Amino acid sequence: GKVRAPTHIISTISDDRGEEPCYAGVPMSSIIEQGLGVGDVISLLWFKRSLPRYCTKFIEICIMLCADHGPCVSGAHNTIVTARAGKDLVSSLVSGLLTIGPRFGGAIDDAARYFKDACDRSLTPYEFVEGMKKKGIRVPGIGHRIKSRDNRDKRVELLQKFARSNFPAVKYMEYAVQVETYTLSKANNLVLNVDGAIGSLFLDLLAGSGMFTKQEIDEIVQIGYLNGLFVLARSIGLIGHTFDQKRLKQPLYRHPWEDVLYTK
Ligand code: Q5B
Repeated sequence: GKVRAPTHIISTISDDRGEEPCYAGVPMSSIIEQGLGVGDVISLLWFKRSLPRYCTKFIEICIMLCADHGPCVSGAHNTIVTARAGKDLVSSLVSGLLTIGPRFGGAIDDAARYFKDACDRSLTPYEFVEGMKKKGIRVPGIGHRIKSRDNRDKRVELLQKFARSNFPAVKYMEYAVQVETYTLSKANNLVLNVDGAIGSLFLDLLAGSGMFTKQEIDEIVQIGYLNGLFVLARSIGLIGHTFDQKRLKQPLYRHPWEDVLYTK
C-alpha cells in the first residue's frame, strides 16, 4: 500500500498548491469576487471560518481605530528613533512593535481574560478591582496616560456605539463599563481604554455570534489572539512613521541632556 512520509509541518489555514491560494478553503477569486474585506481575511486566517458581516466590520473598525495614535506613544517613538538612526523599514517597524505589551497596546488579551473570568463568576466591580489590587495586578484595559473622565477616548465610544447597534448582546462590555465606573471613583484617568474596550467587546462577539463553541472561546482567550489586532493595526501607523522620517530626512536622534535627571 501507499506509505505516507511523516511531515515536519502541519498547517490548517491556507493552501497555495492549486491554481490559486485558498484561505481556510475559500479560493482567492471567491474572496475578491464577493467583495470581501480585510476583516473577512482575518476571520478566515485567524478563526478559520467566515464570520457575519457585523463581526468582520467590527474587526475592520478595530484595525482602523488602532492604526495610529500620534508620534508620542511608545511604539511610534521607538520607530521614529530607529528610522532616524538610518535603519531600514523592517528594523524600524519591529523596534516599534517590540514595545507592544502589558502597558502599551498589548493589554487586550489580558483584559479579555480578566473581564471574562470576573464577569462569568459574577464578581461585583468592587470585588474584582479590589481582588486585583490585593494580587498587585493592574486591571488590564483600564487606565490611560492622557485620557480621563473629562477627556474620554473617542475610539472607545465609537466601538461601544457600533456594538450597541450591531451586536446581539454586549454583556461583557457592560461589565467592563461597570468596572470603569468603579475605577473612576478612585482616579480620574482610570478609564476603560481602547485595549479594554476591544477585549471586552471581542468577548461579546465570540459569545454572541453563535459561531464559536464555549471550548473554542476558551481556547481563543487562553492562546491570546486579540493582541494581534493591535499589532496588525499599529503596524500601519509604524510603517507610516518610518516613511515620514525618511521623507523628512530627519537626522540621528539624540535625547537632550536637559531632559535627563543625572543623579547618583
Ligand atoms: N493605576 C496605561 O498609567 C497605564 C491602573 C491602576 C489599577 C490599573 C496604566 C496601566 C493597564 C494596562 C493597559 C493599555 C500604564 C493602555 C494603550 C494604547 C494607546 C496608548 C496611548 C495607543 C497608564 C497611577 C496610579 C497608581 C497605579 C494606578 C494605573 N492603572 N490601578 N488598575 N489599570 N493600565 N494598557 O498614567 O496608588 O499611585 O500607586 O498599566 O490597559 O496602550 O495613546 O498613549 O493607542 O497608542 O502611567 O492608547 O493605567 O499611571 O502608572 O503613574 O499609575 O494609578 O497603581 O496608583 P499611568 P501610573 P498609586 S492603552
